[in-house]
Amino acid sequence: MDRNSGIVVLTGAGISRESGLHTFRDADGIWAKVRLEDVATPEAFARDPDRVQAFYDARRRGLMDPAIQPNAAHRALAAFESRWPGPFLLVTQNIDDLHDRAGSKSLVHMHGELLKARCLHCRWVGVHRGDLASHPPCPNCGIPTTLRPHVVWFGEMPLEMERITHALSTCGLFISIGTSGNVYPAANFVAEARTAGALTVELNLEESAGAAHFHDGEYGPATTVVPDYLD
Ligand code: BJW
Repeated sequence: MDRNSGIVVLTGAGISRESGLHTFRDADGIWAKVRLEDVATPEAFARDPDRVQAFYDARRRGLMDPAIQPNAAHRALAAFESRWPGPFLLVTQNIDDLHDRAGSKSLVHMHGELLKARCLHCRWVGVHRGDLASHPPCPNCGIPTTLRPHVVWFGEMPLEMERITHALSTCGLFISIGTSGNVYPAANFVAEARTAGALTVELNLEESAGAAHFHDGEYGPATTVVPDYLD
């Protein structure tokens, strides 16, 4: 591949599975235990904010468990980025911080970050590791009960879409890792990359819903297929 052309990598929950975090749509996934309509929409938050806050508080505490660490796939991506001479963008749908902790630099959290909160009153966004169900005041404006998790729910606009769209329109290689391809606009990135003339590759435990849209695929656990593909 031409070393001046860009690489875009999209990751999903599957890359963090072997770190101990659950995916969404697998048999033991998050949506098998809780209805997304009850916790991952603005309507759910308006209806029952305490329930939504408690759902994210539990996941935030889980992420801060010292047992949850970046795995070989996160590390392989960070190492690849540091040696690739051309443009590189890692777009993750994950709200965990495992790519950050592995050392990825050119990174977009398109569905937000679990360890950040934002204030519905003054629009402050920042790191917040404590529970939100306890109605803490906003660190910026001081008003209580206005903080929500800095995540993107269904019906909300994913973050940094212009940066992502630009990278996709100029890339020569697009790699999708550990995502089922069920959620838009991420599910459409492979089509956008193909329009730009990129080679498209899926690395996943099994063929995803959109597998036929990729030129190539390698299947198996992320901690095996990602280092194998990138090294
Ligand atoms: C392994 C593995 C291992 C397991 N190794 N692999 C009709 C048509 C088209 C679109 C829509 C529609 N109706 C509504 C929409 C839009 C909607 C949408 O897509 N709905 C679908 C359900 C149809 N999308 C939105 O609303 C989005 N916003 C939007 O579209 O704005 C308008 C817009 C317009 C134009 C341009 C841009 C925007 C927002 C979506 C927000 C999604 N939010 C969530 C929650 C985030 C916070 C949280 O974490 O709680 O994001 S939902 C959830 O799904 C989460 C994930 O990021 C996302 C994707 O899940 P992911 O990562 O793919 O996980 P899984 O579980 O599905 O798959 C895991 C995969 O890993 C599997 O394939 C396994 O096999 C594999 N695996 N172990 C490797 N060890």
